[in-house]
Amino acid sequence: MKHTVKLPHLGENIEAGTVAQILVAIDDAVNEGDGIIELETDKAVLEVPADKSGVLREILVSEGDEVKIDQPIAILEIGQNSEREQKVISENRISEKEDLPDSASESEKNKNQPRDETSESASPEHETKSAKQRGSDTQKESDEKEATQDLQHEPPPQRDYIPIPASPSIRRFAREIGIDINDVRGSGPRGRISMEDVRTFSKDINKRMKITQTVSSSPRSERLPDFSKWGNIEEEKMSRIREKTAHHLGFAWSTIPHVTHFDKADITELEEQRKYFGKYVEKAGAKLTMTAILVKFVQFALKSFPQVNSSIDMSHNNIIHKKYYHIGVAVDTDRGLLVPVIKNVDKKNITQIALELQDLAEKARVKKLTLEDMEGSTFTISNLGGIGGTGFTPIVNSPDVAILAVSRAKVEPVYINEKFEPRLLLPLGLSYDHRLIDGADAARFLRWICDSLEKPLKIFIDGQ
Ligand code: CAO
Repeated sequence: MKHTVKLPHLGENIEAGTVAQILVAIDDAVNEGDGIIELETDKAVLEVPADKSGVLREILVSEGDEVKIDQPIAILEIGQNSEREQKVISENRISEKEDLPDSASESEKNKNQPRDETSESASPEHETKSAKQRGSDTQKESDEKEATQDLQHEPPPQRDYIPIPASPSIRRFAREIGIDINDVRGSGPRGRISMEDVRTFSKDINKRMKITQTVSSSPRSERLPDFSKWGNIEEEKMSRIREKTAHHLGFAWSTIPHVTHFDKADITELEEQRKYFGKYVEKAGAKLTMTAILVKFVQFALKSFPQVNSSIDMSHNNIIHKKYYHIGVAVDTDRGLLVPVIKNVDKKNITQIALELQDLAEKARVKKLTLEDMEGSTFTISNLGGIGGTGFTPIVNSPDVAILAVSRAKVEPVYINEKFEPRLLLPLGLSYDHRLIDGADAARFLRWICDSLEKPLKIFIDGQ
């Protein structure tokens, strides 16, 4: 019976390779796992082994050819073993058994331990360590004993563990394509690992990789080390807020090409007015804060720069322009970050905004926010100025396309009319989705806000 040997999946992101050398000749008897060709990929040079035992009847590739995954490379005659094939196969079987001490000594360490993919024993380093530890005469003797017993298909006495047997060439192939042989489930008798098992395992990994890359938006999480090796630890279940925040920010960070632009607004006069008008707002029951003032200024800026008040729909290549102005404000609570939304800011004055912000921030801190309170933002403001810092780069609150970072206002010397004057400067940053907002537009948008904070009449001069 004819069997076609195809180029197997060779591990993560390898799609093809170049034939560096043909390792067999027509009519050679080959055993499963024997190298047929040597293939050069962009990661390594590796031997591509036969996935079945048989006699080589045809080689379908030449040195220098580019071969793709699943492309036929040779034809074997299998099933009716010639005398010569029988001989080579039985010779190979013996050499495979000679290799068993390798797996046996590995397994010896795992004695009484279930096979655990996360255990150290599954690591390639462990395989190397095991190899290094081989060599003691006593070990050799007992290994040879086990190999002979295995040859006779009799389970060795007093063994209550599962060995992981595989021929040297299969082990080498797995190693070359970056697969830990300990992770492969053997389908043969007593869990023997065949070429097919390694191929299937590699194929599955590739499939999983592709699914992760296309479907999942969050980066693959790496396997964590056992931190308790270095000191005491305590594990805590994430709160729902932390979980949501982690997913949401992970999604936004990995899908939006972020850029942050910085500027400073001279708010010396504005601060005087904030104090002056603060008394009026206080009578209404609220505190006139910098955040409340910024919410209104940002809304005017959004009217003048409509692309910043939009969302991007890449699945339909659409830009969604919103004709409403709902501004989210990041609130720091002891349960984590929450972003309630002040709706229809264009229809509210600063006193109303200050009252609403105070109410929403309080609701956030006493767990009274509803889902509706947190939905529908078109833009977000994050003010860390009450805490400190000179600047930061917040993550865009997807599906918004920009977020304003507000840092701590500080008196700084500013060169005006040929002399330095002490002025109160407010550091601002705008993180934006560069797919939709160009750097120049971001700079104009932020400057527009700064100019308006410095000279509020601007809003009535060129605002809308
Ligand atoms: N520069 C200097 N001082 C500032 C300031 C700034 N940018 N912003 C606030 N302050 C001052 C206020 O004037 C106030 O001082 P006084 O008590 O002397 O009047 C003090 O800091 C506290 O302000 P506040 O918190 O009462 O009011 P606010 O409107 O400025 O802030 C809120 C409200 C909800 C934004 C804020 O409480 C908060 O939670 N900030 C954290 C936001 C956050 O966590 N962002 C990170 C998210 S990740 O991007």
